[in-house]
Amino acid sequence: MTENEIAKIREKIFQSKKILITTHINPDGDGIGSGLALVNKLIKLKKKVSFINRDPLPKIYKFLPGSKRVKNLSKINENFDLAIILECPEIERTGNIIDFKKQVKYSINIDHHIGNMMYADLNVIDSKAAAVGIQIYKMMKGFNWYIDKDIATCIYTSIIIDTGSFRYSNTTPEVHLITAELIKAGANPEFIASEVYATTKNSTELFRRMLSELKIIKNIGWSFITKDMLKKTRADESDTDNFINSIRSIKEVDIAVLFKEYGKNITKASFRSKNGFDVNVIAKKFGGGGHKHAAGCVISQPLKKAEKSVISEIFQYYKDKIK
Ligand SMILES: [Mn+2]
Repeated sequence: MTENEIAKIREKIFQSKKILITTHINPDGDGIGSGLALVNKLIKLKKKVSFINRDPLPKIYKFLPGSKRVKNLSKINENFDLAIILECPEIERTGNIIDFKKQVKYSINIDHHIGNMMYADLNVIDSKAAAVGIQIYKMMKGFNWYIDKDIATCIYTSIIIDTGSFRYSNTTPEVHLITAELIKAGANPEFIASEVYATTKNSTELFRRMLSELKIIKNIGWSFITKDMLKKTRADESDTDNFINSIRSIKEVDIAVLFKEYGKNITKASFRSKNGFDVNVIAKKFGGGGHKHAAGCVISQPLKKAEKSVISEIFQYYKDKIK
């Protein structure tokens, strides 16, 4: 984050009374942690701050300070002086909850995705940042803001989610240095991990069923979750967020895919990879995107058909590299 960017964001925050913070549809720990870090500080600055997303807060993030203030709405009717949009490579990723041109005076897009569409008045993009939380940390340091325990807890959460608890290739020395500062500021690694990675009886039953459908061919591993599996196990959709990572962690697997049935003709595919395999290019072929090692897309096909299309695309794309 450059000094100019920091100065501009500071100016806009101080000029604004009503501030909207939002992140992408199906929000994750990076968007939620980054947003709540901001909320916790902006409240103290006596700003009228709203953190509104299209989809509900996953329940594993309810422990985060300020989480009660996170709302979900499909359409916002108010106007704002400033909108801070987190982790959205395209404006559509917000779920179109507001007309940014008409209802917002100034918009700031803070993101770490390659190929961000630069749709806001100010675009602060750092594709090298391991998490948007890292960008928020640097911004707050740039403002000389005091990072208290609540803010540290939120940013720490965004970092462990996006680095897979310091296991992914984006885990740099800088990530550890910043994390050390967050622990000094009061973030409690044991407590946060026990909240974020907690499972339940129902989610474990769903996990067992997902694993019984697991296929591994060459270095590609994949499985699926149907609506029926969710219903029968009474697990929550957000309980499945970590499932893909356990497929990825299988030694023989370089590319992991998890398909989720959303509707008769809507299937969501999540991708994870390692050892240099790029899943962003695969997700992009189906209209989605993300990062090299973590991406996703929504396909307008029934589950089984989507599974076939995606897996054959992966084999096709990597025909030279598949082991
Ligand atoms: Mn992120």
